[in-house]
Amino acid sequence: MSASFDALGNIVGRYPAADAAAPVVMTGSHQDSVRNAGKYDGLFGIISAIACIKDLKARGKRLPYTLEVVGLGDEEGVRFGTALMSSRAIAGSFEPSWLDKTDERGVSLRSAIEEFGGDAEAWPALNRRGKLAAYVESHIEQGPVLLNEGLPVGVVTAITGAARLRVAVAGLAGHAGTVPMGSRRDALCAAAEMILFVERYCESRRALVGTVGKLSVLPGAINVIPQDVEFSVDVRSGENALWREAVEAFGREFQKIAERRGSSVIVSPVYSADAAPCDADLQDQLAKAIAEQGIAVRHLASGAGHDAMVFPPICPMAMLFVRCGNNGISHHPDETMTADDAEIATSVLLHFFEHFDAAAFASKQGTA
Ligand code: HGY
Ligand code: MN
Ligand code: MN
Repeated sequence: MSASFDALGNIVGRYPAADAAAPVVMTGSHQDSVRNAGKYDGLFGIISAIACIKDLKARGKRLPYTLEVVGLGDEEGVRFGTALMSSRAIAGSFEPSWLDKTDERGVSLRSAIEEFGGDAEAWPALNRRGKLAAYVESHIEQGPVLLNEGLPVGVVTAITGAARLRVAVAGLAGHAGTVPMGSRRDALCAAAEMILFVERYCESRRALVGTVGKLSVLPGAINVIPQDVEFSVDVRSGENALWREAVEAFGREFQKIAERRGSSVIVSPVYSADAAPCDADLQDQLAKAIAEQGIAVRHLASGAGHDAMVFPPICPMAMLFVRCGNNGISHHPDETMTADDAEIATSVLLHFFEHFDAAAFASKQGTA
């Protein structure tokens, strides 16, 4: 492949078709991970695609379309509070205001990209609207469904929608020993009530999940009543209305809790993405590739977000899931996959790529 960095620092490999005017299919996944993550989230989708191209190359086989493998940056949004940054630039939904977001050391996304050797202002150049026939991503399932059913791979039907919030609670600092309990305005106790409300709200509703993964308490001192607290909320559902209603409900309930406790609260939206359907035709072709390996075909929805979810506005997308071992644990060092399953998934992906008629698919979609 020819490989290069694009303006935002993504790595792009191209396995060109003989005909330069042939359609382009994109595959790959994200290079970044959450803190203390596993080894497969994201990276598997890049390495399995490279393995497919290595095999094609070894057989001297060219595809009737150009296959691009991308190693995408900043899918998780850990450092700058963005998310899906690079895939959104490719799919034309990049927010230029993200370039001014800073990390914990005050480094802006713009300067981090420049420091890396990229050209942050050139982000519009990544937009591939009208230029991609399809985006197909392979990814570890990050859940227990395939493991529980004894299946190595599965076809993703849709990717969950999600919203992330930053919640700031302000109380009144005071002496931990002298302020009477009845007149305290303890920001941490108010936040604790809000956090448990998120759990109760999501537990009592089907098809909705919610988490608070980050909490900071200031001043965090043994002899001071907490003045300020900030925490994150991550809420998701395959049905957009459900996570939208949850965000509204959190805002209302947090205000009530703050008022009752003489504190104040500010809820700021950090990120949201609609649930994304996987293309039915591409799902069928992945299913056929699985059946060709003599494996039962299982369709399943994704509770995790993925780069693929931002592509539907510019091209059809689909995902192949690979069994996740260790009870499906992910976003954790114990995330695991067997070499056999990696091999099966890569063979399915290779079968898909070799049998995909990108030109016919593109003309059916009405894209060039
Ligand atoms: O958060 C997610 O669902 C994905 O791992 N970024
Ligand atoms: Mn992840
Ligand atoms: Mn991922």
